[in-house]
Amino acid sequence: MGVLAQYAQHLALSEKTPRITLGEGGTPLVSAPRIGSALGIELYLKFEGQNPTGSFKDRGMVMAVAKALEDGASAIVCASTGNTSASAAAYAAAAGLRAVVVVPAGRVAQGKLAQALIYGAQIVAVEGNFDDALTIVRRLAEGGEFTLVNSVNPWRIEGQKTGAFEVVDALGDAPDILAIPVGNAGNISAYAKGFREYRAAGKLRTAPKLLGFQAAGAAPFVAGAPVVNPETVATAIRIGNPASWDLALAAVEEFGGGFYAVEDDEILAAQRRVASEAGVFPEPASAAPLAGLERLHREGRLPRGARVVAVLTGNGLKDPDAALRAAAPVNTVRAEFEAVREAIAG
Ligand code: AN7
Repeated sequence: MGVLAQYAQHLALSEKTPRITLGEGGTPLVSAPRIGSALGIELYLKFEGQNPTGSFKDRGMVMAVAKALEDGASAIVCASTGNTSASAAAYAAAAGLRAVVVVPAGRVAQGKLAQALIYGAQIVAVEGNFDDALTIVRRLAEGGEFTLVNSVNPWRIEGQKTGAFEVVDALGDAPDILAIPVGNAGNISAYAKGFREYRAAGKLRTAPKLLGFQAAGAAPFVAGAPVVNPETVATAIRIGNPASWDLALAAVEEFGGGFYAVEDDEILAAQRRVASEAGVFPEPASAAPLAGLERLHREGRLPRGARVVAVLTGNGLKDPDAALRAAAPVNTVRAEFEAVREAIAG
């Protein structure tokens, strides 16, 4: 049905906003009892990898593109670590808009590049990072020819707040804790907006604590200042100067919670664990909250019995290279019964 139709009363739509959709939203909230009991919590995974382009970005992009169409735009532009570009390219394709995306050269997962290309966006790779790319596209948008669809566009956050609505609708209340990866900080701000609005509408009793997880090499919120050369295997959140800095800080102050850093090896271990113990395959960035919950549990800082939702923001299939690097190599044998039986013998 799509989020514009599903949550029409809660979104700033006008009569003229086209109700476009690629079938975004309605993603599963998967119970993960094996990992949950090991961590002493009631754990659910909000699997945003099920969205049409495989990430949560689609919730915000459908809204941003609908508003761009309403305003008579003919072209959109974004900077991206990958997922925003895939989403922008898809919605632009369906709407008949031109899409231009600027990405950090050599640092975007293959699947995301393939998506942006096949949906027909114009892609420019810059010899710099996401923060450099965002600075450039902001300036491009000032020229008036392009509508900027990064999360500095408030319609992106407006659409992405539907993730929080779905969590509350599925549980019948807010969880105690929402664990979410943080890059440019749009999504944690969007969840805060959603919980805030549902609280005002009387749909939840207490708002959740917001725990934002960053990769240790790209953790400006933990450092308290921008990071000049962000570095992490989780390329989606390789961002040093988050655009929604103030919004995200205010959200964590209002709801309680905090920002935490996790190491790359913890992220990759958590990715393997959530795939092999919950049957859900997130991309590395999306495993950061799991890595963070494990760390808090080890440190005795995770409240026992808490109801926790981890937002798995993107699909693991976007970055098969990362998964294959982390896994044991495939064992190739002769095409004979005995050889296969020997190969699988413990
Ligand atoms: C899988 O695509 O910034 O904190 O340009 O792809 O709202 O930025 C992606 C970010 C988490 C962080 N998980 O969300 C981009 C981009 C995944 C992501 C984030 C991203 P924000």
